[in-house]
Amino acid sequence: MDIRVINSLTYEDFVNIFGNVVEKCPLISAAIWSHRPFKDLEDVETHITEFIHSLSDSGKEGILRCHPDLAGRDLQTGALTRESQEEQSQAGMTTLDSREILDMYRLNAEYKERFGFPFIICVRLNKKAEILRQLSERLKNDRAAERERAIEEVKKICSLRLHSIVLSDMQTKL
Ligand code: 2AL
Repeated sequence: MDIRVINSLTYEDFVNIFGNVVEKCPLISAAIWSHRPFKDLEDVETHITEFIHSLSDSGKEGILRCHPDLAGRDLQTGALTRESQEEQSQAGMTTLDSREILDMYRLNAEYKERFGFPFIICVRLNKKAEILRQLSERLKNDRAAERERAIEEVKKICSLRLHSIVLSDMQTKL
């Protein structure tokens, strides 16, 4: 899908296609649609980033709270979005041993109790051991620093999802 095709999408199609690049936040793609025409995919990403940065602290935390826990209840019950399911499976979250599951549950609960939002990391860029290490490490941050850190991870997840959509569309046309 090249940028001319993206720029010609109705807002309904744009939100259907790009609505989950930020997990469960279709409002963001609905909002940035009005900035068409985009120069390229990076420009789409820049508008998403600017939208997120324009939010208040509670707005940013709202975005974080739309994310599922890693290896959490939504994964166990099959309730994850397609994108999150693929990412968590690829990162080995579906094949944790019992020790890793216990560590993940305990640390996720401690993290949520401390910050009031779930631990978020771009799992496609991290292996299982690194995810657990960062979860322990980031628990030491203060809330403002951790909010910004988590938003940086949301932006990485968003970037990879955007590129996957465009790439998989091009592959289906080959
Ligand atoms: C996720 C997710 O669903 N995909 C990803 O990369 N990270 N969730 C999370 N809590 O970090």
